[in-house]
Amino acid sequence: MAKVQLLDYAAGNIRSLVNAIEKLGWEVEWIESPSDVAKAEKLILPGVGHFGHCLSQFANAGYVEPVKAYIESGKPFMGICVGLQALFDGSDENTSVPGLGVIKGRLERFSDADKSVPHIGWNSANTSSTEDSSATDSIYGLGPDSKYYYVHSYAVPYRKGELEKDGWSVATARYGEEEFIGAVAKNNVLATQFHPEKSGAAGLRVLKAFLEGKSRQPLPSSTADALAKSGLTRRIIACLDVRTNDQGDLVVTKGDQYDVREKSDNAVRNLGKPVEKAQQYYEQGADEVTFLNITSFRETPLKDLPMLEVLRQTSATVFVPLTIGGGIRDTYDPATKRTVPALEVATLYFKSGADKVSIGSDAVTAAEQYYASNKTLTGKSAIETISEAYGAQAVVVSVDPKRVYVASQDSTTHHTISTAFPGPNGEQYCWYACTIKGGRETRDLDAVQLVTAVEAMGAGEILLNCIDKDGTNSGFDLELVRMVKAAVRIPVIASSGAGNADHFAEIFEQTNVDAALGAGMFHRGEWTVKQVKEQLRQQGLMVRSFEE
Ligand code: 1PR
Repeated sequence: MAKVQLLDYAAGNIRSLVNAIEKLGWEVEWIESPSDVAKAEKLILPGVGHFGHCLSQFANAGYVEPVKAYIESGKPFMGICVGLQALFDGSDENTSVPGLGVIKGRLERFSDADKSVPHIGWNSANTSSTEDSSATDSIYGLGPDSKYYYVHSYAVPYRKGELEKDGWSVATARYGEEEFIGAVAKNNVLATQFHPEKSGAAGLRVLKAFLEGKSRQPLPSSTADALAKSGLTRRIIACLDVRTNDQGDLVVTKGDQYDVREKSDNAVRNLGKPVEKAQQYYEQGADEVTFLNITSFRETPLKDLPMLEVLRQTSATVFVPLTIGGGIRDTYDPATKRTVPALEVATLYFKSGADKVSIGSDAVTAAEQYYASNKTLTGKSAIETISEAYGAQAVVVSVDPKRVYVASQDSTTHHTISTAFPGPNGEQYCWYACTIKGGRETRDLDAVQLVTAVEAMGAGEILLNCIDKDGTNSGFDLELVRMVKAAVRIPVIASSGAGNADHFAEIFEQTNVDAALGAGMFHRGEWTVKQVKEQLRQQGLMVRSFEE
């Protein structure tokens, strides 16, 4: 089997990359010390998370000169995400750590004045503004209509002609008003800001072209979708609530306002097998898949091996981002009689193929402590430790809020909204109380307090559920989404209540939400992800098409 060398310098969760390479029929060999670098024949430099963290690890381990010499030797080299960033002169993310200086330019933070940061989702990498439009081939088969998965806060702004005059071929993407570098290539070097290993068939094609040394490839056939040409697409996420049923089988379930037991016989509602369902949604074009282990508060997650196995199996064939939630917190392990830090729990999941972890109950507790200590950051919470080690983009906070109606805004200190859907006694206002343990316990903390606290702690994204709406098929809670979107700069995923494609259109058209999630309507087979996307496309909303 042909081999490719991957540089292991503790640069985060790279299990997905290994899976993708193996899927393409290549074997991964690890470069474990600087002296191995010169022996490599085909080298990939991965990297996720923080530029300063990655580059200082890289430099401290003594890789700078060997990797520069390797690149100069002319042997094939690929950088991915921070692996692309490393090739530039430096990044505003950490000005004290230099890049390798192989390519001129610096990374700058996206402006969050008009959009969420990090930039998360499926965007273009096209050469239309950089190359001759009559070209019949493209760098490593990048398709002008294809979409690739990005997750980053810093990017190299594109300035026409600047890199081209040094001989680089450039593919760009656009986020809001900012055009930035999505991929660059010259001679033996290819670097992508996006993650090819998480970009479905389109990404695997690029990775394959690199592995096979095909730096120019015929342009993939056009989907003739003019709207898909540039910019971030509307992100549709399929969510699987997973738990063990009374027979001991791990099943996909779905509650009504978080109650997952059937009214008729009290059995746990069984809607299928987690790995099969995830595969099905991937093939329908889901942009991400989220697994929530909804009974993790009962057991120690270290014993929860079935979820790790679900991730291992899913990540071997599903090449879009995978999020796992449930039980990400400091955990007492009776087997070893020690408390296992949340970071270690998260690491188990990342090693099994998760790209992000989602934290629910523990985020509420951490936020309560944050306010009790006058907004002091301890650096010790699960959010902070995981964000520090794996980057903000790997930490999602799942919020499980419930409406609390009040007659007037003065009757509470919580963040209230005036609602178009009055309470049972005609109350015109409400606030959203955070809950823990899957909605079983309500806390005196509101959704705005929670999301602002976790943003300060380093969370990268909010998964915004709504207990009142969950399983109702009545549409998302637009009022809640608007309130939370106004409070934070990080991306927000709307969840709970989706029952048809119109609900997705509504949330995207009537709020500036970053992504939308559906569960029950997909599990019950009422709608496929593909059908939802087709309808959104017909309504003029840009979505990613599934590529074979
Ligand atoms: O608290 O860190 O251990 O995490 C537990 C996680 O499990 C949290 O993310 C919490 O939201 C989730 N969870 C716990 N209990 C339940 C339950 O349903 N009994 N599920 C639960 C939450 C909500 C959504 C659902 C949407 C869309 N599920 O994720 O998928 O509401 O549903 P719909 O489209 O059918 O309306 P921790």
